Amino acid sequence: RTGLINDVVELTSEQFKFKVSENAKNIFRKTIDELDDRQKFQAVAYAVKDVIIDEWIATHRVYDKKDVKTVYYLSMEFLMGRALGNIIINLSCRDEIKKAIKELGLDINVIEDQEPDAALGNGGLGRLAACFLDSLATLGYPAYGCGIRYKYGFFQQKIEDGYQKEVPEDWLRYGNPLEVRRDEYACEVKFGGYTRTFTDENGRSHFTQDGYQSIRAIPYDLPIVGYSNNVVNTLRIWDAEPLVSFNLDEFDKGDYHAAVEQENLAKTITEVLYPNDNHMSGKELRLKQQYFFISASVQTAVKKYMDKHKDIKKLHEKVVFQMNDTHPTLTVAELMRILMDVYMLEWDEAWEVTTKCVAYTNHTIMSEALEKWPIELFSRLLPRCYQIIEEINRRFCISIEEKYPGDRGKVERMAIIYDGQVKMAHLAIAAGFSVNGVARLHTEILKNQELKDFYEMMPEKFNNKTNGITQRRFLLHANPLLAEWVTGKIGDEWITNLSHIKELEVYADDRKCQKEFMNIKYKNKKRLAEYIKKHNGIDVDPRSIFDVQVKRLHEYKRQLLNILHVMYLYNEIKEHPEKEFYPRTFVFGAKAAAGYKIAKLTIKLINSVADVINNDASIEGKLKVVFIEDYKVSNAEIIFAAADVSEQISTASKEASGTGNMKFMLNGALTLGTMDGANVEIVEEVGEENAFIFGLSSDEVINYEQNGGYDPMKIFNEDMDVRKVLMQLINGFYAPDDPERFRDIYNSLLNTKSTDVADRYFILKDFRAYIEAQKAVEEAYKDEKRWAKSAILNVANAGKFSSDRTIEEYVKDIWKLKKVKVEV
Ligand code: 26V
Repeated sequence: RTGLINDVVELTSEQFKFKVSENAKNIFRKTIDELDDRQKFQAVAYAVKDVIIDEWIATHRVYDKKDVKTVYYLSMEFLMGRALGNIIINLSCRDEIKKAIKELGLDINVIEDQEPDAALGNGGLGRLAACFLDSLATLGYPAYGCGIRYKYGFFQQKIEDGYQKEVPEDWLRYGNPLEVRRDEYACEVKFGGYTRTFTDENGRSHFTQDGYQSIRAIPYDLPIVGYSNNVVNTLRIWDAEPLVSFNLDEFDKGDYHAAVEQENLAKTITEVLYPNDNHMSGKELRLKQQYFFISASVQTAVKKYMDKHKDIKKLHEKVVFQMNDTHPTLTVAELMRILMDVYMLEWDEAWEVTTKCVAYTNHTIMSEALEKWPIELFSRLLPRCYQIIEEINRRFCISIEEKYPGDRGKVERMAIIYDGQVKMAHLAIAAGFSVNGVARLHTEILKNQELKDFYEMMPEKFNNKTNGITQRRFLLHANPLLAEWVTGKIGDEWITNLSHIKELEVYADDRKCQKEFMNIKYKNKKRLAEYIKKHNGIDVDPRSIFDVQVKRLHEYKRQLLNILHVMYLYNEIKEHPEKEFYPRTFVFGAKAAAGYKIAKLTIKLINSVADVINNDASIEGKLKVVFIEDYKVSNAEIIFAAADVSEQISTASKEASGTGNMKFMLNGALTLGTMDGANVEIVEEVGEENAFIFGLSSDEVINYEQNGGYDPMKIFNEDMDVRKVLMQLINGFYAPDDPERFRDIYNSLLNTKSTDVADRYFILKDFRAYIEAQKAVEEAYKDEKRWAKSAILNVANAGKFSSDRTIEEYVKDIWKLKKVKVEV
């Protein structure tokens, strides 16, 4: 480094230290050494915000000046996790800040640990949105994330007596140092009432909404810092407030009730994230949340455009809305409403603009998750939007009839409003100019099965965008040891262009590199073992195989298959204590939706099996089972880094993509999985010999589902290992105090009387194949050279799964954005 650069470094870090100590004084009336850990976090976080503010302003000044096209990524969920550590590694002055923190006598890890996760999402869909924002900023694309500022994020999970207990997650209790409230962008959102028609002086008729309830939407902006490029984008999340703090008008009229109602609506609307994932429940409040953030976001985007442009008909040249699943589909109706009722466009003009501005991503084929709203509820809450959707539907049905004359079935299957329900996916497809799936297999299933009719009618709309993850968070931040090792071998270009990681391939056979790699893995396993000791009080051996399944708990993801196999292994060890067995630690982490009974019972089963196995001294620690409480983004970072085996065992055809699979791969875990979602592409990249693939194919699953022919009882009767494990569910082996406890799980697998289909997710059908695949895992692990080679090859072939690649594809095929450079 030159003297000049050294001086700048010195100056920046001196300034930073000064800022932190000023914050300590101003916010807490203390000196730095008097602060507790949480206060230290806040003092540092405010100082970091101060550092990024100039770049944040500069970025938006450039966007403004260049008059760039912008993508609005509309999502009910952004599962951001912690911000501070990630912002620091992305900043160009990261070294200066780290130096300053050290010189202040602070421990950066302790400070990072004080930040609550921003858990404004359930799982895959919300975390994908967060990765996309990171990539958009790093690649220098103009983008806003638009969402909801839930007061309570995804619940905190406590395990009591083996059962999940949900505890509210009060993430804003101490405020959020990184957010900026933007009162000047507040806007009004209207609910209820009725539509009124009036005729203007030119004899044209118009619609307005009357007798409605109003809410004030207040935006809070969070900075999204690009990697070393001075770009700071914005995640804008909306909070609700009553329009006037107490509606005096109504109060004066003596309508106390209406005034209170308005106040209550504002309080409840952004109160809490719905903790359901893959299950639609049709709750009125959920629809209110959707319209609330969509109306505010679309109004703001249109206003921003009109501030600079005259012709609303060219909106699509500067604005594109990406709808993250069907949750934001009201965008279609709201944009039509604004164009017609505010900007006075004719229907055809408004439709042309709207259909050039909106695009839709599908994230699931699980029919339970498809959003349908009863028309009574919809039209009562959103009368004008409903009216618009009725007209869209009328015209869409006519176009179906024109294309397929006489085919009533088509109209019945494809209509937007049918059977008393508004089908949001149909609306999104009819209006969107792009419809994409999230992995190749998923998109093919959409085209050939679930959305076949739509694909036949409008094939040009359909495209695939295989998901990705950000290597900045999931390698650089989560696994500093491995990140440093990779950089030492191939340089640091992988941080912004993950395809470079392929250059690691030449080290896969190198014995010295293999040893270095395994040593790093060992250290990360020790870090996780310490976390487990601290949080669960369980001792696990970092030399054992760490076999990990972390994801939402859902039947289709088949945590049950995993734990049944653990029960099988335990039986084997007990029956054949003399047999050689490589020690294994099975790690689970999963939250169940609060009302999902069988999912919650599965958590209890995992914990019950863990209790028995972990306390059986006779098996000499060959097996350990750990359920990690409160799985979330921050502890996920520790878990991925420590995994040897990545469990991706969903029933083929059910997991749209998966993204955890990619995080494990990038950290050098080997996939044990079915040919489902993005697993297919992972295996394609890394080679089948470096993964463990088993089970039914998606075609086989779909075939059984459509034509029958699968009988789990037959397997139960013929396979004595399966039988023994299943009997242990109902003979009190894992529930001596209540032998009936796991009856419902047993029934879900075998009993056609208690469920409509026995073993809907083909657990018993795949059980043998899974046992065999697990044996292959053990054999492979015993051969350290072979394992290390495979693990390195997994890292080296993870390049495709960067969300940077995914975003470039969205930009090229759908959004058509231009890259921007920001100098400061
Ligand atoms: C659906 C619903 C249905 C209504 C109630 C609330 C609610 C909340 C979230 C969802 C989203 C379910 C879809 C989802 O999360 N899909 C996941 O998306 C990931 C990113 O594309 C993908 O990797 C996972 O395979 C897919 O399950």
